[in-house]
Amino acid sequence: MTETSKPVLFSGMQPSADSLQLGNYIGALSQWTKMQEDYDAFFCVVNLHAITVPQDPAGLVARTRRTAAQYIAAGIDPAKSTLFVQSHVSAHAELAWVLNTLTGFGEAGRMTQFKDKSQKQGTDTASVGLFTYPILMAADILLYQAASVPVGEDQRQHVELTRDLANRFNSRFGDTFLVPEAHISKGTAKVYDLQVPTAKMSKSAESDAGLVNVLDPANVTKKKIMRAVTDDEGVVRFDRETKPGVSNLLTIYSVLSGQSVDSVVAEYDGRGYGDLKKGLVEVVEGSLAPVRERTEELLSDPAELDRLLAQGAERANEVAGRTLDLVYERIGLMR
Ligand code: ATP
Ligand code: LTN
Repeated sequence: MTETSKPVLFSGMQPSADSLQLGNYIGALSQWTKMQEDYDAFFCVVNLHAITVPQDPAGLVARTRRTAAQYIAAGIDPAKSTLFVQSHVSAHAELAWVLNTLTGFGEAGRMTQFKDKSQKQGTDTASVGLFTYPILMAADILLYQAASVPVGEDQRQHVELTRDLANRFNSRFGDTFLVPEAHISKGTAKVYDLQVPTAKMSKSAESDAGLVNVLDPANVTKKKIMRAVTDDEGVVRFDRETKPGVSNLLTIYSVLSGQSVDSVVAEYDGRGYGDLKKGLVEVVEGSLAPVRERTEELLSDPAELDRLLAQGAERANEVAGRTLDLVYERIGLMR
């Protein structure tokens, strides 16, 4: 790949499950595929982040490949964008260490994702790695001098921390990092669990019933959508406060069909939730079926997939290595 003068984009997902979920697809992946045309884009499978909670080693390798395959299947083009695995580029762990030394304990303690995840784990057993997770994420982004970081709403606070750390480093040691911006699309920023429509849909949700997996067979997804929690009113209309379940279905419908929420509401005016759900099953299947099929194809040739990832790692190492050299020089670490 040649150097370009386009601004840099960086984003990543954890290989924390066998399949990505609909929120990853809508909130992140579909934004990535659109943006890759206008940016020098780096898409990372963040396996170092995935080990902040317990992982089975063989499972982690398989999930790393599966995550990369889903990036490509959803439209990330390895000929245009740099697609790679985080552990292939040792600069991530090295810069994270440096940034750890610049982060306040209290500052890290204010990260809400840590509070949520450590509560789930039991605060005493949560790892220090889970605590410093956002600092590794900052290293990911800053190594590539990224201008834009497309993520879901849940990651906004981590990108803010990244900006703070970049500014802090720059003012202490001289201009080194570009200060990145989060790119969070309004309509697609948060997909909710179908059973608990006030909680974010998440790969590692405790219960599977409200989780739509990109790689689930059509009949499984259909069952989950038809059983999605709604309300007693029986009227298809959007109201996030009083009708979180129906509003979530409308958001998903609208984003995947490219129709506005108002036009979906108009289409289902006077019809019941059952009709809305049936319509949604078709819309979801229409979007996910091609991704599922392409993912299976890619996974049937792991050698080719590994070759693409090695190629991505080569470019990523080049760019990240340049930034790390500069950082070491600025802070006086002998090479
Ligand atoms: P885990 O459950 O393992 O923490 P996750 O499903 O929350 O995983 P991540 O790998 O942490 O997913 O996130 C990948 C990207 O998907 C991030 O940009 C994140 O903001 C986005 N994302 C995750 N869940 C949702 C959601 N429910 N709605 C919109 N975007 C989401
Ligand atoms: N923390 C992110 C995943 C992630 C990421 C990144 C996203 C790790 N490093 C860099 C954007 C840029 C999450 O989604 N949980």
